[in-house]
Amino acid sequence: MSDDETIFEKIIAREIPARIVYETDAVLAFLDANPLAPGHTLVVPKEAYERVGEMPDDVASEVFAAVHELTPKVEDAANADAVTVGINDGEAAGQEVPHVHVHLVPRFEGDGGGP
Ligand code: DGP
Repeated sequence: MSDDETIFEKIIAREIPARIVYETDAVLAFLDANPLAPGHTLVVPKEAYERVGEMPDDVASEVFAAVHELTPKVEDAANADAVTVGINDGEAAGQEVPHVHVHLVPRFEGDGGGP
């Protein structure tokens, strides 16, 4: 686990606001504050791990179960054609917040965008 509290731990603790769209005992999902498309959602484990490989199996399973459930819902809610499911795992990959998070980015035919 990481030592310093990140912005996502503050969201999980309800210390700062976020548009929370999904919650289980182990996972929280909320809208990205800097969305690549409307409905851009982040799925995070409630326990703080910086890197994907640091998550224990059960936490990784809970995160992916949430991704599995939410991906079609995000697509439907955004009226999108597809969803990019992505993780920036490590600073050199573009990870800015050192708490594992999965991006669910609604995609549209010909949008040319994505993470
Ligand atoms: P990454 O570059 O993969 O670490 O993505 C971090 C994402 O987190 C980025 O898309 C913006 C989002 N983000 C950063 N700070 C906040 C915040 O305070 N609230 C919310 N909802 N999202 C945030």
